[in-house]
Amino acid sequence: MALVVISLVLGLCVGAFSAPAPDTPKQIDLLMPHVQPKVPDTYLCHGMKLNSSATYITGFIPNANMNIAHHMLLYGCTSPGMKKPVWNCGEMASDSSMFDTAPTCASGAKILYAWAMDAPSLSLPKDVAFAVGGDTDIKYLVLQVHYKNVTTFLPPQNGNDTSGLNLITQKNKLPRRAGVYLMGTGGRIKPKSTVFMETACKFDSNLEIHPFAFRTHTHTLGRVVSGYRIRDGKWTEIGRMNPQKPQMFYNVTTPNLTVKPGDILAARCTMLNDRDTTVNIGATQNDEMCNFYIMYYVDGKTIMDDNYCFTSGPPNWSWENFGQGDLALEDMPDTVSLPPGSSEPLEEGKDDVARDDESLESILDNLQPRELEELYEELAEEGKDNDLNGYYYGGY
Ligand code: IYT
Ligand code: CU
Ligand code: CU
Repeated sequence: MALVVISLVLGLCVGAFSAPAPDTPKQIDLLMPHVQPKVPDTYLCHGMKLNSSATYITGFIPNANMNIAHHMLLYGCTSPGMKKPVWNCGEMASDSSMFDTAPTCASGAKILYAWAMDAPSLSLPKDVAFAVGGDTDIKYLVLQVHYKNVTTFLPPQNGNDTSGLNLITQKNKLPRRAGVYLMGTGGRIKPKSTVFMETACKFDSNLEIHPFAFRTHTHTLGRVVSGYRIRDGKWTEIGRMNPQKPQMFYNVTTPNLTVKPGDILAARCTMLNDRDTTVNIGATQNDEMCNFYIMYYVDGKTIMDDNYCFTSGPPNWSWENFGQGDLALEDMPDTVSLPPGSSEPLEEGKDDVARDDESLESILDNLQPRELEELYEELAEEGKDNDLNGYYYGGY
């Protein structure tokens, strides 16, 4: 009897005061408005202003033809690069006079989602959402599409494109909030060498974060990008990827890993420069980048405000220079520079690459007499000085 009364009262209370209006998920389409880029490797951006009340994004459904869109990135911006429906944006904005050129975001850029051809789709874990609009610092969503091949837009086809995303959204809050933490470096990569670009930061947010996906980004020289949590001197892999594979968000290597105050986050890009010139970090395809993104959730609605971990990179900075605690470099896994699927970790250095990738003659032809002498001595130690016969003596 008492039970019946209690449940009746409870039922009434719930009915009267807190019945959550069933929040029907709403699909928001963010699609290119029938664009016709005519120049290969065009990056187009399409923006959307968000409401003054917050929206919660729980899923992304790509809507793209992979013969047309090479990759797509969804950004949250505080202000967009341009307040027009479409503009030419992106790292290496090719000059296509049809569109005005501007950055993706004018301020407050955050990557929320990435799609690339043949990539598996990413769904956020249960109860997790990105909060956008309202009083968050994301006031706009901007879709960036890379059109690598544009033949379908040229005569005789004269096609147009509406690639983009269907966002699964709702207006009711969810218990967990998603965010993206970005690690990267500046620096430069010497010619004919394998170079490590490294970053590390003491995690001093007072939140505990739950990484669930990661994304790597380099241009053409990246061979491996790997990221770790170091807790009490123990290294745990968050993710490791060949950045020449589709650069989207993949599930973390170690599920259920958390990062809490006092932990250290570390990432390394192993770059192989087979060019004759030094390559700098920069925006064009002839420059490089070294990025490791961590997508995470936190319980509750507070999200970290400091979402970056950048160092100056080589030659000025490496893990050896970390000064905010013990990186325990002696316990670093031996897979840090191991390309997934390979059995040979890449080693930092100059000569290996040069000797493997180019004929000895062409290298020797470019050496100064002093350098030639050093190389000769080095090879003599390895018992390989015969390779140089005719050069060392006859060269100068
Ligand atoms: C110099 C560098 O590393 N640029 C990267 C990382 C980056 C991302 C965002 C820098 C800023 C940002 O607001 I978001 I400042 C970079 O440009 N990475 C490219 C995208 O253009 C974001 C990438 O695909 O990861
Ligand atoms: Cu692309
Ligand atoms: Cu880049």
